[in-house]
Amino acid sequence: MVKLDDITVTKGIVKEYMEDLLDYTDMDVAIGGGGPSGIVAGYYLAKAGYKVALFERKLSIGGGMWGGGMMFNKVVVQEEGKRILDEFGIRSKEYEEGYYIVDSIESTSTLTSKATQAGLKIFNLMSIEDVLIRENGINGVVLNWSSVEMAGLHIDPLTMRSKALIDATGHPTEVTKIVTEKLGRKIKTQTGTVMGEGSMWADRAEGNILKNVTEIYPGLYVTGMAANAVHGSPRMGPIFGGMLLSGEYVAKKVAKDLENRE
Ligand code: 48F
Repeated sequence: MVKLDDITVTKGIVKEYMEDLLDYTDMDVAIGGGGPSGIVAGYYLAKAGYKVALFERKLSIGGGMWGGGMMFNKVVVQEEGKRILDEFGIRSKEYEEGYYIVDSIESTSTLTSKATQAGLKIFNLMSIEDVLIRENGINGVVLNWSSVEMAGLHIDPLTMRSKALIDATGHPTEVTKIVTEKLGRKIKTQTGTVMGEGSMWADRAEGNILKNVTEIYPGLYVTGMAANAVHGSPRMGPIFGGMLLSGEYVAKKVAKDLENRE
């Protein structure tokens, strides 16, 4: 048995974390927000061989998926999203034709586990508070510890460079809002700015989501609920097919654009 030394524990954690942090100062894709759409996007990009990191403000990854509908910890996935559940190995039960019920704890934890094992690097407890805007578009993220943000401390952030950035921050569309705050009406929506989500309408919200997954500003893509909220489409409530499908779709779109750029 090795005699345990507390200082070795400290050194191991600090050294390994710092190596990761330095490694990801340059990456292919940065993702803001660790809800289902961001995790799925990260999974497919990592699987395709891209260097991709996800930044999540909270301690836990999973966003709005843990809590199911109104704290009943089940979510619904429609027929179209079922193949992604199967790809991740998440069990589901057909409740009525085309409606699959999934345990929200199993789905959130399995998405996270499979994505990290595929190579997605997750930095939790970090918030994207700004973006790097250059002549050619978005070039990276400006980060701070969430605890700094929560305590309201006056501490400057640090930056990481990425070739593409995905806004997966859900309802508040935080990353895209940073861009409109800095640049005004410059994003590619009908109004040039964040249009805001409409009232709950699952069928229309889920039907619109893939067409809302766009490059909203050069180098910045939207997915998940952020895609609908940016383009003024309705919210969908606890049905998650669109979150999974839009995560997959944005990954494909970003990969194709990065390939064309090189
Ligand atoms: O809200 P969230 O789960 O986003 P999503 O992937 O899924 C939406 C569904 O949960 C649900 C729905 C559809 O069924 O309507 O609401 O679109 O996860 C977004 C994550 O982004 C984090 C936030 O803590 C949450 O976990 N986040 C938000 N702003 C920032 C951020 C930021 N500035 N920096 C880092 N993380």
